[in-house]
Amino acid sequence: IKNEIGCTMAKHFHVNTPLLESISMSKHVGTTVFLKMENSQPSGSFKIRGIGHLCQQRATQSKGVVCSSGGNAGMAAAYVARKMGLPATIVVPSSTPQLVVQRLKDQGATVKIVGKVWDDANGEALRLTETEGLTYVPPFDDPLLWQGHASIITEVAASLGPVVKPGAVLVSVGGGGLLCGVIQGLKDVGWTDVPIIAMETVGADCLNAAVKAGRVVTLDDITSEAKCLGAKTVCKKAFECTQSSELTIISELVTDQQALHAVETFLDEERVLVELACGASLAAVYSGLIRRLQDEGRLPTVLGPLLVIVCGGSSIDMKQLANLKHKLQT
Ligand code: PLV
Repeated sequence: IKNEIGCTMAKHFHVNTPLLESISMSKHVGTTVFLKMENSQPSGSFKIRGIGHLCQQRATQSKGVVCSSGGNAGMAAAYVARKMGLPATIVVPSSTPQLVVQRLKDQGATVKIVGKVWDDANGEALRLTETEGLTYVPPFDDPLLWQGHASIITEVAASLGPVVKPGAVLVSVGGGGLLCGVIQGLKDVGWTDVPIIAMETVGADCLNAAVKAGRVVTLDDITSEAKCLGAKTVCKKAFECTQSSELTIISELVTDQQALHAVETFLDEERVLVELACGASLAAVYSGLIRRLQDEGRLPTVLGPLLVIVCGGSSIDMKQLANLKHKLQT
C-alpha cells in the first residue's frame, strides 16, 4: 500500500503480541492464566489495532487527523499519523498527566488541552473536524476500531491452537471499544460461550452504571484516577451487548486502591509497568474477585485458562506511580 507521498505503508501498524503464561497470577487465581501483552504494542497499548485499521480505511486521503483521548488513543493516533506522513492533533483533558502530553509531542503530535474530562476534549475534537477539515479519530466508538481490536482474540486463538479455549476473558472498560472488539473477536473464532469480565474502577464506571440502570446513562463526573477509563457515557453497542443473551458479560468494579495495588503487584511479579486503567483488570485476579465470582456461581468452579488482556497504557512512570500512591494513600 502506498500513501500520498509515496511512502510504502505496512499492512498494519500493530504487532502480534506475546501470549505469556503467568505462574504467579495462576497461583493467585487457582487456574492457568494467560497474559496477552498489549503493553508491548507500538504506542504502548492495544489502541493501535483499532486506530491503525480505522486510519487505513479513512485517512489515506486526509490532510490530517484529530483524536480526542484520555491519552492512549492519542498515542496510537499520533504514531499512525507519523507513519502515514500526516499531521496529528490530539485533544486531551486537563486530567491527562504531563508525562503523556510530552510523549504525545515526542510522537510529533500537536497537543491541545481542553476541558476537565475526555467528553469535553471530544467536543473540541469534533469542532476541529468541522472547522479544519481534519479526519476525526474516535477513541472507542466506531465499528472499524472494534474490527481492529478483534485481532487480539484471533491472535490468541492462533497461539493457543484448536484444543485450548479460555475459561473467561478479562478486559478493562473505558468507553467500551476494547470490549466491543473482544466480543467481535470471540464471535469471529466461535468462542461465544466464553464469558467476559468487564472491569472498571469506581468513579469511572459508565458501563456498570448503565447495566444497573438498564439503559445508557451519563455519569456526572469522573472521580477515579484511572483517567483512561474516564468516559462519562459508554458506547451504545457495548451496553447493548450486555443486554443480549448471545454472550455473557459480567460487569464488575474495583477501587482505585485495588487497581493501584494490582499495578504494583504486576510490576513486582511480571516486571512490567502498566497504568491504572489496565490495573483495573489485573485487580480482578489479585483482589480475589475471580474467586468470588466462582463462589457465587457466576463463573464455573473449574475454570479453563483465564485470558487477561494486558491493555497497557502510557500514563505511567515511576514518578506518576509515586504520585498516585500519595493521592490514594495506600
Ligand atoms: N482509553 C481511551 C479513552 O479514554 C483513550 O483515549 O486512550 N486500557 C487503556 C490503557 C486505555 O487507554 C483505555 C481507553 C482502555 C483500557 C479502555 O478502552 P475503551 O475506551 O475502548 O473501553 C477516555
